[in-house]
Amino acid sequence: MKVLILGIDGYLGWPLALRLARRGHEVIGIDNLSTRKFSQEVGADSAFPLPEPEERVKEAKKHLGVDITFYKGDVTDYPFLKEIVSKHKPDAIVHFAEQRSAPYSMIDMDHSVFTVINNEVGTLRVIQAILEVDPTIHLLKMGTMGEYGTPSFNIPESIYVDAIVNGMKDRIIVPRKGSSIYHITKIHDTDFILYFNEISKELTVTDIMQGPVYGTRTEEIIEETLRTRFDFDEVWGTVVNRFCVEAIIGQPLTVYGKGGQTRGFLSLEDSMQALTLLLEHPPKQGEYRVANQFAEIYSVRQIAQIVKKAGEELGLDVQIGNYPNPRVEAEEHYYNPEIKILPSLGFYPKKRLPEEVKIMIKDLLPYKERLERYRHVIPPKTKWRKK
Ligand code: USQ
Repeated sequence: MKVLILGIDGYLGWPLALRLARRGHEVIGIDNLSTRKFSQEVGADSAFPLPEPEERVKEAKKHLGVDITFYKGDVTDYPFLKEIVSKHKPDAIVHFAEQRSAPYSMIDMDHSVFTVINNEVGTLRVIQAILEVDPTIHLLKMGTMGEYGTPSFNIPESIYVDAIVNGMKDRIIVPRKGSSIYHITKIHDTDFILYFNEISKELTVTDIMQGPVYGTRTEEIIEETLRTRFDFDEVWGTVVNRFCVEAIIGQPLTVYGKGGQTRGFLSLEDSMQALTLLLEHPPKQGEYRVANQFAEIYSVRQIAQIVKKAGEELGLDVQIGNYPNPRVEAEEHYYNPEIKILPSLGFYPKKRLPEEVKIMIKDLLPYKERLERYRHVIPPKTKWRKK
């Protein structure tokens, strides 16, 4: 297959490029390097130093013997995007090229507006490029489990559900409720994709609803220079990755509010496994497919306990802190999402969080001094409610 990865420089984009290339697929990638820039904007950096994209491509060739083509550019720049899609005529486009942080979208109204324009225009342009250049291209779109919110019903893995409203039955889109402007842009992406799938009768899509990903490794990350970025600050870091860094630098683990916030997590390695399966088993031409993507369900409180235990087994003194929740979200709730598509394609989680966090802490320990320097960007500052 020939695969175009939009957002190839990111946490998932880079390891996916390595995985696909190692499996013999031709990989082309685009990135505007905005996550590097936005991480600096909030005074943070990746835990692992990142080579420049051109260096990364060379390192991939050197250690894995693979060729990856990289273009610097922005997917909201339509002439640029169309030119790359026309030139390479990929079989699939993986769309990761969005602003992916909920806190970043909530810094202030300017950041909310940026997130909306960047993410929603980007998705519309990707749809446009596929429909204009070659409608048979499979679009693998990164959405989020957060599109569903935390409802008191079992979250189905489908786009439609039969519902009774005011005593009458109809087929409706599975109710969605974002808990940040970022999450709302993902809901709008789903609406756009579904709509163009319906009116064009051509767009072939896998809309992935993925939970938070954690981890430092994949099978291809065999050298320091092949590492993917790893964020741990309050804006770009996600909960498991943050807790591992906090355990190392002696910062009490930043549990927000009651800590009953529950999500479907998966390791970086299992995310790669899932994405590869979905790419190698595309839906039928013209089909819209939704796939829930996670491996294990945990609450924030449980994760804190797991990281504390792992850290203590490695000789660290780990305290669990308690912080007023900077977000507006349910802190204790029901959570039971369905997952059928990935297991039907042969997906089985290879990694479990308790073992993986120990590996993560070991991988991060040599960078302790570097992590210490960013201590000040760890405590939560970005508040959803401004007053
Ligand atoms: N949380 C803490 N302490 C922290 C960080 C987070 O208690 O130090 C809590 C949050 O309040 C939230 C939960 O942990 O309830 C998850 O937060 P997160 O920062 O790990 O993840 P989130 O903001 O939801 O976003 C991440 C990715 C996003 C992806 C999403 C999947 O940044 O791109 O879409 O996970 S999901 O959570 O299923 O929506």
